[in-house]
Amino acid sequence: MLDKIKALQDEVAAINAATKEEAEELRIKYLSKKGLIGQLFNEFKTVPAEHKKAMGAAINDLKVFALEKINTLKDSFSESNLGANGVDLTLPGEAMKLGTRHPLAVVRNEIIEIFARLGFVVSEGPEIEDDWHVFSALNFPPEHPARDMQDTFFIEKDPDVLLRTHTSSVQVRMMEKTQPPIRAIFPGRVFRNEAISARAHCIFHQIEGLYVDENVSFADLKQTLLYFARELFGEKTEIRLRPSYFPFTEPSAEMDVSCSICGGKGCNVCKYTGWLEILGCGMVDPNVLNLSGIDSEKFNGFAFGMGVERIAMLKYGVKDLRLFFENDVRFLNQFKSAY
Ligand code: 2NM
Repeated sequence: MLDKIKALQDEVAAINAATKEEAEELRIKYLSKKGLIGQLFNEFKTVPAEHKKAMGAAINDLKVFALEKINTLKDSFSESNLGANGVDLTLPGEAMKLGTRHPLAVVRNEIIEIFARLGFVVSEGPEIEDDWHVFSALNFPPEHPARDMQDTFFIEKDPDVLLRTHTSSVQVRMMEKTQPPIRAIFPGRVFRNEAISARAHCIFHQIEGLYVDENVSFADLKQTLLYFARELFGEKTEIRLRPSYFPFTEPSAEMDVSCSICGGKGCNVCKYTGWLEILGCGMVDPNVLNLSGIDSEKFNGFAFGMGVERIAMLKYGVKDLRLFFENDVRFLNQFKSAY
């Protein structure tokens, strides 16, 4: 019987398989109950007691040897974990670092949310505009300095194709196709030919707002902006309006909020005035309504506009505007937000 075991051992050492199925056939041939090694266990019953121990160990060794050999053959056919270039595809991947929203997007979304609670919808429009929507429909006189090549990026002249200098152009588009009541805000990127510095950039972001209906008063404007200021800067915030001038509003005003850093006492952020200028506003000039096809005898309204960068700088204490455009992750990662 030992000879038989030795012969089988040599036989198994030499086996090979070309397919998974062949390897399975080999398992049946040697290791199944009726297989060549399985039969040895039957014959084992007849082995004299004094040889049982040695014989049993020899059969068992053969079985383990065959099992390992056949399993190795099978493994070589089973679907491999390794990709074409030997990379183990089951290894866990390197975790992708979650990014953060850009601070300008955070502030923009927050402002949109505040006005949404007052029923303002969001409207967007083209960045490349014509003279009508950026200047003429907004009451800019022909010689207004904003129309100058020095201040505005013109793509073509006569007829003029230019980059919008404010999102008021989108308000014009809305007034041209919608009759009041209108309650909308207009976020977007705007372009002015400015030298880049800590406080100015040739690309920046605006949110303008427009409210047109019957019997809209300056008190409506003031209450809307007070609500906005308190939602954005905190409930203790106070506002003040100073007379100003815009071609498209009359009367016009600049709005200041009480400095949220020092609470109005005076600090270096508010330059010891206790106030921070955050937006421009006014009652829409009747002429602007008429130019867009809204009857100024029946309707009136207010409008306002603010720079998103400026608000973000005040809110986060950012001293240099250029940080918003450099996309340095050491800066961007400091803004974690639900928005
Ligand atoms: C501002 C300030 C004040 C404004 C006015 C209009 C329109 F279209 F109704 F005439 N749009 N935007 C406006 C008014 C914008 O930004 C500083």
